[in-house]
Amino acid sequence: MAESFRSSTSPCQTSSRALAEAMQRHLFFSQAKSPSLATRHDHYRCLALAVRDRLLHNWVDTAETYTQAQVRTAVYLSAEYLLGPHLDNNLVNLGLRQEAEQACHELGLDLEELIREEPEPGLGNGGLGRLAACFQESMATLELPAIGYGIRYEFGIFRQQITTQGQQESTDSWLAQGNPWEVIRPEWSYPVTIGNHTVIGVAYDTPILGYGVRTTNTLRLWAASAPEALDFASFNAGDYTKAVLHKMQSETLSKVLYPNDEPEQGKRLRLSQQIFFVSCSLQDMFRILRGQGLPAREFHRKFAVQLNDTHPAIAVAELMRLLLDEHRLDWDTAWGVTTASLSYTNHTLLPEALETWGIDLFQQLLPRQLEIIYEINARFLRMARIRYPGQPDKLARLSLIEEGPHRKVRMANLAVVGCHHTNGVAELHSELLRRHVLADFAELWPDRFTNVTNGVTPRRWMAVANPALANLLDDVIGSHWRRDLTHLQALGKHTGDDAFLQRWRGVRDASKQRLVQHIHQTQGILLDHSSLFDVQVKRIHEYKRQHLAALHVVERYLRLRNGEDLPPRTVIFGGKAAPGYAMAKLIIRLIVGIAEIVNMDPAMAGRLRVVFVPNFSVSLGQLIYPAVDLSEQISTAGKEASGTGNMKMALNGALTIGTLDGANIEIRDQVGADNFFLFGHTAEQIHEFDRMGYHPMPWIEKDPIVREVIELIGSGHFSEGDRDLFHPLLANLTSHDPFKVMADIGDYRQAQNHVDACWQDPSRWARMSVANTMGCGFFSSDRSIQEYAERIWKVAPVPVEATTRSL
Ligand code: Z57
Repeated sequence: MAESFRSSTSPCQTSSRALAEAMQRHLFFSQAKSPSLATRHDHYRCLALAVRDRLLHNWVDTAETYTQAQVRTAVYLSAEYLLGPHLDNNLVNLGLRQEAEQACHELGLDLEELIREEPEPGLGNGGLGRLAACFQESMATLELPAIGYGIRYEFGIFRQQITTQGQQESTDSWLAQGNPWEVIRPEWSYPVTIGNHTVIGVAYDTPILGYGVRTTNTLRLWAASAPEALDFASFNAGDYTKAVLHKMQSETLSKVLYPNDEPEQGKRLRLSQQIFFVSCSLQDMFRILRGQGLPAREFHRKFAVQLNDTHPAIAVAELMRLLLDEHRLDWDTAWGVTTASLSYTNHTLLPEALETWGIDLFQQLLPRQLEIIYEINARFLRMARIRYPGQPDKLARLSLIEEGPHRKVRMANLAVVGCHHTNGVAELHSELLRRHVLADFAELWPDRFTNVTNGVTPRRWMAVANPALANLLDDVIGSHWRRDLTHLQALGKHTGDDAFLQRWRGVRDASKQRLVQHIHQTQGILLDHSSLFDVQVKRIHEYKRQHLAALHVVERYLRLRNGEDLPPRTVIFGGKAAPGYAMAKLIIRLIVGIAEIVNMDPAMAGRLRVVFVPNFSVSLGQLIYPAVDLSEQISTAGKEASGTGNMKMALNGALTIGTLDGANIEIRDQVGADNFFLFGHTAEQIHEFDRMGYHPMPWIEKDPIVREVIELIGSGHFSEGDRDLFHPLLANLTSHDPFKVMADIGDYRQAQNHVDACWQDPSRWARMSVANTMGCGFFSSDRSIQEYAERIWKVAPVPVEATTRSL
């Protein structure tokens, strides 16, 4: 592995001995402890701090390089970063993994145990937040000058517990034991005025390490604080509570991440969070610009700013405000700078997920920005009116304002109008954006619309998560796949090699055993690692159709009870439901109910197991993805923008059972139709259902198996006799079925039968598994970032040279 580093780079010559000594020093000088009192967490912190010491040269050199070279910089604005734990990833990217293992060994410690001590920064909900984290790492690895900006939530995504009652939430205090990876920068703080309050945003920086390069970029997260700790007027008047109230209200801004993955519900605090981090970030960019002696009108030459969904779309109005009011540019110049700086990524086709804000709320919180939005809209509609004379309906659809009794600002429209490019995240998604959701804009400005298919970082999702696979790949195709994932193609020469296939199966089996051990220790359930691991882990949402998979499990249970001989399966679910999303929580209860009955039925022993893994997270993903045989990617076609778990599983050798949705289509193209279990209606057919009027009943009537499944659930079999519990779910499926579960379940069954048949032939399955890893080189986030950099940002790599420093 070490050989894949540019030898001249060797970021830090650190021997295991030096690392061990550094850990001992930190135990004394940072933790103020003697070895006899040190806890495991102390040891984790010592290792983290020793690693941090070793990345600081690169981090400081990177900042110095960017400052001296006056380089064009990519800026990523995202309300979420689902980073996952840093330690293992930083060790791998520094090339220090083995040294750390040795150093721990010398100290009588277990590196893996220390790695597990790190609470993960869960500053995101799901795919969108994790994509932002993969992108940061890829930008650093590609040596791109880049900054990520976001919010330092004190509480990230809630912790999920699973009981017989379903999901229970508790707060995630990821900062409770301190965070060795961040550096506070109190000197870089900015005021943001919201309504008649001003809050201060303080910068906290986290290093983002490139793999095998010196480049170490910065993720800058803003924490809210009050301008004054105490309101002295109140304090002196004896009203102590009131004296601290404003401080508390201000700090509430960055308290907690909103736990909704898709739908937005227009909360005041959420809009405040958005303007808060966007304004701090833009002010920070102007500070950097000034530091380089550049005037405000050159902003767009220095910065290419990517909006991750509409959450930071207020940047269009805020950048205009800063250019007009603070930097005194005229409207046309300011508008030219704004639209040349910003670009926008859309992540959803679900209409209910498109953000809008009530005018009243906007007026209260951001009156000046609203005024600017009105002016942008007036000028935009003036232009559009000339282009579309006598088409008021079209103008009403294009408008930044939704008219009606409750007027609203449409953030997606604002983003498209204020950005030079808008992209979707998979081919189908971008196509549907152009054809449906943003069709009026695509007609007006066809050249603004483009696609950048998502990707995932092979460092975290292969090298860190699956070291056994990484070793095998190194032996067989060399180590270069870490920086250029298309090298996986070279596996093609080995698909006929029995010894290789044997090793492949060994790697997969070891990953499954590792998961079996974890589930045994944490949940007390003993699984059979030789059974087929059928896995669906992702946020719980009706459009992702966990209920389709659950109904199929019930069907298998019935078939097994009827004496049918099916190959042994372990069905694993995981994922969080938004706390206010009742139907998603009911789906969790259904899965838990099914698991309870199936797992205690002696007739199912050795044949079927069902597990809901609680609190799915980045860390658990690293454990689960490598152990997946069958990857469930079964969303209603046209609903999943891309999906990225689908890529992580296929890269680690899973076969996909999936619909023609999101990036599934491109995965199937890359790995070959023979190595993919396809089922279900196409996006076009689903669209026709909606146009013609869809009803699930005809589908149910011609499917006796699904009727039996629904009856069994309705009888209370999985709810201790309670016939009402699952009624809302069953009633929804049999009367409306908005996500077309009933239209697809027959075809799903057929595809699952085909899965069973393929699984019966282990060497065939192994070849199909290799074909999946081999074909997925395209899905590296390095490739996605290269496309953004070349086609949208026009940002080029700037390698970081070492400076000599007497430290
Ligand atoms: C989110 O995780 C995604 C889209 C959203 O609009 C919001 Br809000 C949160 C996801 C999509 O559902 C996935 O299909 C996609 O892969 C991911 O974003 C990254 O693009």
